[in-house]
Amino acid sequence: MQVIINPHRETWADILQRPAIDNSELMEKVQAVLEDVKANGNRAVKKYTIDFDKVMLNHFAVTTEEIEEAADNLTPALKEAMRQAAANIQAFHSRQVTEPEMIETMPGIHCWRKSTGIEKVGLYIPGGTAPLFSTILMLAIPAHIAGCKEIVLCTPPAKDGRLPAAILYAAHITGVTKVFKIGGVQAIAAMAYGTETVPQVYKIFGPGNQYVTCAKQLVQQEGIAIDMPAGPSEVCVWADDTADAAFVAADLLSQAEHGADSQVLLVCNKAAIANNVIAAMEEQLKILPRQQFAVKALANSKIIVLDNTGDAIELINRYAPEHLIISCANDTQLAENITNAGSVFLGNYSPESVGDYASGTNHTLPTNGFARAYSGVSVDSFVKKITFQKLSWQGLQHIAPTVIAMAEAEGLDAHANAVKVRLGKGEG
Ligand code: HSO
Ligand code: ZN
Repeated sequence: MQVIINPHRETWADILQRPAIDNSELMEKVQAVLEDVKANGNRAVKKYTIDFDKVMLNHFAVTTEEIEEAADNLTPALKEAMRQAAANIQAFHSRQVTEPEMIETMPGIHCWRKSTGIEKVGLYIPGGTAPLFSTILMLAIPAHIAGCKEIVLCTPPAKDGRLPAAILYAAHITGVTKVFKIGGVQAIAAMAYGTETVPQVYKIFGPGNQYVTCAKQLVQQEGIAIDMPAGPSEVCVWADDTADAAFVAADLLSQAEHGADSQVLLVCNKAAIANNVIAAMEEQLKILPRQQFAVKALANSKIIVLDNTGDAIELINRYAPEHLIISCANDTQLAENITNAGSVFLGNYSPESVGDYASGTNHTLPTNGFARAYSGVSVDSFVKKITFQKLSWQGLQHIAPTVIAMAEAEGLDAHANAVKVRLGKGEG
């Protein structure tokens, strides 16, 4: 990891730059698959599953027997862990539900807003080097709380045509309504357009590789909502003397092991902290099974030493990390100054992995600087808010002069007339 000491402000932009992701080359290929699935449904899905996943499936839908079998194939300890995590996520997210509140803006004018679950949502879980079943909990639980009626899950099959038991069990305990063994762009297409067996959904969630991300962006142009453009996962650890170098090293490595493109950043106030963390990382890396990914991720990660706290705050807010761990003496006070981050972990005993799995907060968070303007996934992501109003005769009379004056000033006489015609009739 490169160590940069008290860099000049003019160099910050360069230091904090994420690797650029250029989708333009994939676009044509992805578009072709989308169009094929749109036109040919399951037949096209079958073809791409043979091409990309190397397995021939006649049926993509997971059966009840497969789900029951999955539960039998997991250890009681893992099932218990998943249930505990699910309970915490359920507890945290159910507090996000808002009740409609009616207000009377003028006498006789009642307005209110109600959250309504998006009827049909699609969740995508990638396969790859480690299928992350925890993401199912993070997406399906808020979807269920929001009241989504159809929760469809697509994930790629292994070469034997099966899905990992933990994926099936997670889907089962979180109320996913249909699971399909479909991966990649063909999965996004199937959910965006619907096929003979896959229901069409209105919003698609979940991480994926560049092809999947590109497919989500393309279907978004056709009116299918998506959660947010996902980039490689990232963590920033902010440490002072009170941080334990071994803890910091473990946190940085836990993010780095996600993939070669993961981003980790350490901000600290002394060069000695940087050296201790590097030494601890070298030690821990030796026994990490996913060492190869972590080493690559660390090669393009940085340690920035800033002896001024104000500068550190400014730099972190500029970077807008997906995860921020504050391992500093006055963590709570420092956290008050954080304006841009997806999720913040305070103190020495709050590793990111706790939030990744089980504390209750969501792990689907804005990457790539999107934390400047986006929030992570929550119940809000699965609802839309409809406004309502009802005016009494008295209410209409109160607001009539305002509406008529504005409508006439905009030259929209029919608008003014919609009020006048009612007033002219009197109270009926
Ligand atoms: N750190 C990942 C989430 C995750 N970690 C899933 C383990 N499993 C992105 O926030
Ligand atoms: Zn993680």
